[in-house]
Amino acid sequence: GAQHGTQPLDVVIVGAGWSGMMSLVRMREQGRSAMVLEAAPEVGGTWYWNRYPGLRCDIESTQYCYSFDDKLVDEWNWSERFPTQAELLEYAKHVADRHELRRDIEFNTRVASMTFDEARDLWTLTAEDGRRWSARHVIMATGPLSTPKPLDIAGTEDFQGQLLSTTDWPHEPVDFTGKRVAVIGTGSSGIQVSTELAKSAAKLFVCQRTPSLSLPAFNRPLSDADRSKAKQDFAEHRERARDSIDGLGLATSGKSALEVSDEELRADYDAIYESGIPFAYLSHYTDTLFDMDANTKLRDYLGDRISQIVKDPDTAAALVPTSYPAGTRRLCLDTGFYEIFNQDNVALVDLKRNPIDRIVDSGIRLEDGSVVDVDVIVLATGYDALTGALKAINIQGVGGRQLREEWESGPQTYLGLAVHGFPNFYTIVGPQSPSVLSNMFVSIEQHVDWVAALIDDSEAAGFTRVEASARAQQEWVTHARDLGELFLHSKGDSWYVGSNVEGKPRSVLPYLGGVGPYRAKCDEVAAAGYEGFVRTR
Ligand code: NA7
Repeated sequence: GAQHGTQPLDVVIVGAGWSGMMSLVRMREQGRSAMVLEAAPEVGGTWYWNRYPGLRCDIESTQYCYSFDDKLVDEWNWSERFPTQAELLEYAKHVADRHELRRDIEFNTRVASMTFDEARDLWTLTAEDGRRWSARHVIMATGPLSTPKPLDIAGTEDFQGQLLSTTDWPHEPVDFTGKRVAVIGTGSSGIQVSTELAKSAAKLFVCQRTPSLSLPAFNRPLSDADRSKAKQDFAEHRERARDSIDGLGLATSGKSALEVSDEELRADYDAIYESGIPFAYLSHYTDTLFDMDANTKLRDYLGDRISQIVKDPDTAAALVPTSYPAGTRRLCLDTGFYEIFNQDNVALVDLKRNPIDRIVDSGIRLEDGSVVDVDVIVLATGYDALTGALKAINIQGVGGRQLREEWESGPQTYLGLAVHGFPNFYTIVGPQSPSVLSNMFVSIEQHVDWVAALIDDSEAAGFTRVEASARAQQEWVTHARDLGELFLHSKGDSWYVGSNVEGKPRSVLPYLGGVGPYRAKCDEVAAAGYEGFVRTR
């Protein structure tokens, strides 16, 4: 139950997704008093809110899971190669039950503000409804893709039909039979939801401004044999992922895409295509994400694949991206996405040629004055990634510093885990950490374990204040930025660089130095007595 108003807690954790749930487990193991504050009425984070039809994770189920609890690995049985949202939510609930987490989770509680009390070295957190908690440490487990991007299309209030959003889908099933539907956005969410709605909608308009690159998932049910094999290999596979650059442990040929023959390149690319592991394209050759010529080979290859599927040549051409290097936007995984454009009930609306003017009563008006008349509009317009959830809370650190202001020209962190001026405050999967480029579970477990060890070490030594130094932070920010500039990500627009949100400062948000090297750096910092942190009593 709630402990607000009385004794300060050792730790408050904000968010009950994968990061928050594991943080609670670790804090309990240390014998600390801890509460989780969660906006939703249930655990699961993104897999609670995102429930649109067609939603699946793009990492294999047998890898997209916790490793910290052997018995959990052993007893949980995934049904399909790529898990549906429903199954992921079941898994999250199962973890909550198994570890009896709910008694320390305050649901339906959205944190509005947080203030650091410098006299007592305590945080006070205030929920939207005014309830308060205070704690020594705060673990921000608020998610990297949890705050929808503010809608930048005018006129939604005029629309007479049904307006839906992939980020907050209704709980009751929606029937699209006989309806004319427009989906705005063609990132992972737009691709998945369009593929599903194309099955029942009378007419589906896929409104695309920037095309993604998507690959077939080759999803299938898992057999008992698949599951036992995955369990057998799990520990070894996870170990490899932890030390790998991509956080997935995918193989690299060690070669440049420019040094191999066209035949070899094609054979390698075909094999990856058939594997249903899109991220292997980014690891296979060493220069895909650094060298434009190497990158163009991949883009051309994937572009050819699209043209082979989509029969209408104009539509096929419009579906091939030209404005950014391949892989610098997240590659998508689909089950028949490009094929829907061969159906009579599906049309691509190319917003590059004819942008959206505004939404009107009957649908979407384009700049040439034509109107796409529909009964339903589905927004799949993305997130204010990595910084959105943190900036949504009014966070005040030492000397009246506001996190929003400190981050006005881009996030400033030490290791993506701590922020100068905000003591006893830790971000799990925050900006300037490599998490969003990896299997999330690999990064989450590393972050949570590292922060838990820092808290334990500090408490044991009687430190009441743990703060990243200005210098350590500056070095990390500079290092992350310089490294980011070496990658082609910095050349294209995407949520990785913040360019998808109007007014958001452009900066390479994830740490691109690799998951394994990042882990080694964090371990070094810890071994050196948490170098870069100022800890006082
Ligand atoms: P994404 O990948 O950010 O995709 C959002 C899409 O919405 C993208 O195609 C955008 O086009 C489009 N968009 C956004 N605003 C507009 C407006 N105003 N007009 C037209 N089109 C617009 O978000 P997702 O939810 O699909 O995926 C996020 C991550 O979740 C994904 O990478 C996985 O890691 C899981 P634009 O690119 O801005 O031209």
